[in-house]
Amino acid sequence: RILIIGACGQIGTELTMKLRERFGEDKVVASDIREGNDELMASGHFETLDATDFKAVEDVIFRYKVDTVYLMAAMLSAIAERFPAKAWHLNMTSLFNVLNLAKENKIKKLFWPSSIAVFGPTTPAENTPQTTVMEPTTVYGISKQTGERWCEYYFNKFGVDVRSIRYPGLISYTTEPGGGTTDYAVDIYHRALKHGQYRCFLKEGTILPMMYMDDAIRATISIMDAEEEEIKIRSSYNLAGVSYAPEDVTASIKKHIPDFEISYDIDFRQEIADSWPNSIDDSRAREDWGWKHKFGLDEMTAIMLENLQPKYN
Ligand code: VAH
Repeated sequence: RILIIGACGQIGTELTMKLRERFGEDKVVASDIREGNDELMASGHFETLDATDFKAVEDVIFRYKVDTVYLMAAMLSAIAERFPAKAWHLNMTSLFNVLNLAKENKIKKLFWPSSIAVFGPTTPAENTPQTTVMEPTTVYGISKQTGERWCEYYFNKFGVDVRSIRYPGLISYTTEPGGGTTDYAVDIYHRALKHGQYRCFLKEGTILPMMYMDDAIRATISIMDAEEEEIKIRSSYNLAGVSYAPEDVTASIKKHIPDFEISYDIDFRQEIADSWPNSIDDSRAREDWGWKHKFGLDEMTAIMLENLQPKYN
């Protein structure tokens, strides 16, 4: 069976539903520290699970005969700056738990999400290369960079088949985003429908790499489907969708809601966003395991507004 740890988060929720569609509900166990939305809870096994509790994770893996784990639980960039020690504990202890279970051959294949947050202000910001200077300045980014080092170490030293992707900011309508810096790019659609205006916490001209959730889920399943020898990078793969700034998504929304207005009210997240790249070179993911993104900004906007509209009728 497959176990998703952090199944109720922004990625976890959609990943769980897609994996259940693909492998059957009985084959996919969802787990999280708290329960998820009705659809997720009604569609298969669920376990309340603290990802930092080794014994509890081991017990779920044993009880459900799990051989594949997706560890999606983490504290994201904005919240992690407020609770550094908690963020480090959650992000690193949960990773060591699953890496050690894989080292003991209790897990056959493991997915662990990294992020463009591993890059910092000294990283080349345009078309950021797969291998480059990485001096992250956020707790979250440091935890992701360290996690990548450990994933590669466990692969090289113990043959652990762990695979990873550096996600950009992810856009989806199924769940509320969970405390990231790119959350503005989701909030803006909700506010456009509800209020016709949005006070953006990042300033005009802040370009960030983004991706529609369906692309991210497809990439996640694709890297896990690949043959072991196709995965030549065991830290984490760059992945790119589309890069844009708040004024670009505003223009895209105005094609549907002409009176929509954005205003700017910068907060601490501006400094985090400024430390991240503008665009990402994902040619290695394209070469090694056939990655290709599909969704552009206007397509995302049309999908988001259409699917969120019923909430605000
Ligand atoms: C965050 N959405 O903002 C996450 C992601 C690249 C951004 O890691 O923290």
